Amino acid sequence: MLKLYFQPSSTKMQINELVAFGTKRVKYVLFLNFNVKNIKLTAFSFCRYTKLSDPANWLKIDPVNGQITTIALLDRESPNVKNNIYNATFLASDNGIPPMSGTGTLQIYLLDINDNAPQVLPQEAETCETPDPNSINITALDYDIDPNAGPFAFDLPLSPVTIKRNWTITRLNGDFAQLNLKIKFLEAGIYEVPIIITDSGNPPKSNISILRVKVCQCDSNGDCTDVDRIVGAGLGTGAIIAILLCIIILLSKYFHWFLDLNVFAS
Ligand SMILES: [Ca+2]
Ligand SMILES: [Ca+2]
Ligand SMILES: [Ca+2]
Repeated sequence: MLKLYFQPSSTKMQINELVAFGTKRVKYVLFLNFNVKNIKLTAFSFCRYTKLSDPANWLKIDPVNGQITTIALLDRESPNVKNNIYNATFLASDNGIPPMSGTGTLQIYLLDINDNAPQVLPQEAETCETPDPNSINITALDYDIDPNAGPFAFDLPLSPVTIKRNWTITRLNGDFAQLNLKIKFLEAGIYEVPIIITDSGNPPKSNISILRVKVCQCDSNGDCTDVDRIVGAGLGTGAIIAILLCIIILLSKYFHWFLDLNVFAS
């Protein structure tokens, strides 16, 4: 019986993400030994290789010799990579009658490179016009993994000068920091505070990301008291009008019910 199969049928390899092209943009030969065995291969038989599955379209297989090369930068943070592993499958077919075929799987384990700078998280926050009792807890989002992510360093930029004059940042631990008002009073409004966050990679990556701070008038518990808070919480004007309409409808129904009761009572 004819038999065609990849030897081995599944292969794992390990490379750095992004390194595939390097600075010279040279194609990187991933794997040369995807040998196909055909126990009835004759002098006239030949084998052709094609891709079966390559979700991110990162690879190319030579149809004649089965050599697999990269055609793009491999990205460990791609949604097509699960647990650092990228899976691709290939098909080999011969010219027999009927043609026989076999599939081979290539698993590429991508080693992390520090190619993502941290960003502030959350991107929006709320605080009072006075420093007490509020402070804003922030952390950093970094798509890389340790040691290319935390611990992080948090800082404020020198420019514009109002930033360091109005705000102060305190590191709580490797992942968290606290932003506080430095001055005694800051008028209610929306402020864009640039935060410099640096990761622990070698070399480290640093980024300035914007924290949008809503400064508001607060009650004694430190809660915002202005109406805008509802808008700030994600409800648009339309939603607020809808809520008000519901309240009016409920009130009118209650009013009718109350009138009906009075009619029955009298
Ligand atoms: Ca990447
Ligand atoms: Ca990375
Ligand atoms: Ca990083």
